[in-house]
Amino acid sequence: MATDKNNMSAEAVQRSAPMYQPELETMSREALQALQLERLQNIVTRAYGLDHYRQAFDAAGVTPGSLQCLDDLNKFPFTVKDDLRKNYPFGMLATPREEVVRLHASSGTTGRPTVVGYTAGDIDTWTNLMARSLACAGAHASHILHNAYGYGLFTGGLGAHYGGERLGCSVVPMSGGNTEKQVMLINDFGAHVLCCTPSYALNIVEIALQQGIDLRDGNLKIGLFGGEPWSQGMRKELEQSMGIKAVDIYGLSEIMGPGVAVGCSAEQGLHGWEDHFLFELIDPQTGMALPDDAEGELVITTLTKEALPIIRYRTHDITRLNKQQCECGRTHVRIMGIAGRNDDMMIIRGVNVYPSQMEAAMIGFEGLAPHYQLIIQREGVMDSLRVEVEASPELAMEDYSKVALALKHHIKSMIGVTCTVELQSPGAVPRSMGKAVRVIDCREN
Ligand code: DLL
Repeated sequence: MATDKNNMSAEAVQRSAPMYQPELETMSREALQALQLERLQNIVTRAYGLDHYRQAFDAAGVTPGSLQCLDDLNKFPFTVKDDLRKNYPFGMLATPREEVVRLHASSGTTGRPTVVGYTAGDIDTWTNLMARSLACAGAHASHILHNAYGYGLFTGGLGAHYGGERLGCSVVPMSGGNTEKQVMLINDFGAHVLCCTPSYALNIVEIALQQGIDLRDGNLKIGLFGGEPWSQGMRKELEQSMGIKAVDIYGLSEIMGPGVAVGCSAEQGLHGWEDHFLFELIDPQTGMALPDDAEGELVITTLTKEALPIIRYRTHDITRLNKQQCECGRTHVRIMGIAGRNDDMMIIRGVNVYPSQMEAAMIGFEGLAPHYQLIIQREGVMDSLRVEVEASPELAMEDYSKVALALKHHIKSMIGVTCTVELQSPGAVPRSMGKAVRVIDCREN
């Protein structure tokens, strides 16, 4: 097993410069708001130079001059994913295409992908924010960072890669898949930080155990997991099975990629980096502003993006906000976990339920393994839900129906939803290589 780099060279120390930046991360709220207003006025003015925003602002009766204070932003129109699709591929770029050094695109299952462009300055900002996020999560220049986020059009791989390098880590650019090899390299290189989706982390643990490797015996200290919703139960499961601290990281390609927000040592929400983004909470039905402690849809405005400034982007992600200073000392707003996407919410016999609530009810339940899928079907005019979840390898076949019934009752009492539960044998539920497919919708539209 490789040993730690204890004695860092002067060059490595230099490379690790943008770690914890108290002058930015603990700014007073007043100073943050003043910075945000200045940057917001600037970005709204630049956005107004684009056909899309000019038309949208004109229709809403606002001009860049309408923005005199931060609250004025709620007079401005929202931007939605479809706006990016309609302007496919380069219609939302605010710089000449020649100044764009990188293009990512969403993997959307239907329709045109959404294209996001970055100038060299944007890549630099993103890299700094990812380095800041990694440091906030506890990563250090002396660490080996095993990066199992997918490389390619998905922003996870390259985002974590450049951030890790800038922090000064030794980055292993593994990407997703080839899980046996992942396990071998994590073990042989002695990785300290694992970056991947939480569902893929689960897959890595399982393959390691099949190879007779207990990851708790290695150097792993931190898991930086995100890209999909995950429950507290999943966090505990991953922390226990890997012997790590699991930290949540949030982001979306339209806004930048990973590194928009990240957890810290206090484990009470994810710090959203307010010097580069402005976060709002709205009622998804009415579009009206909500108080921070209400649950609502997160809306994000980019404050510094050059190639793709985005004004009031509707993320569809459901959360609460907290602007109190965190125990860790940071002042940037905390996003209190993502409950799910409002477009993923299922309505089963009149009960609203997010896949992550179902996960919370199942993980750690006796007799079950943490692998599941949710199948939605239509019965007459009602939608019904079938839970397919794997039995733990220790559970005897004759006990499957007893555990299934117990889980059905547990879900009903915790979430209020009636579902059917089918226990599957170990290995039956497809494993994730990146973002897990949790919900299978069999309804005919
Ligand atoms: O998933 C960027 C990313 C990569 C974030 C790696 C974190 C780590 P998209 O593919 O554009 O970008 O998907 C963005 O994924 O709107 C959320 O619905 C969901 N999502 C991302 N991070 C989290 C998280 C990347 N920590 C969409 N918790 C977002 C819950 C998340 N959902």
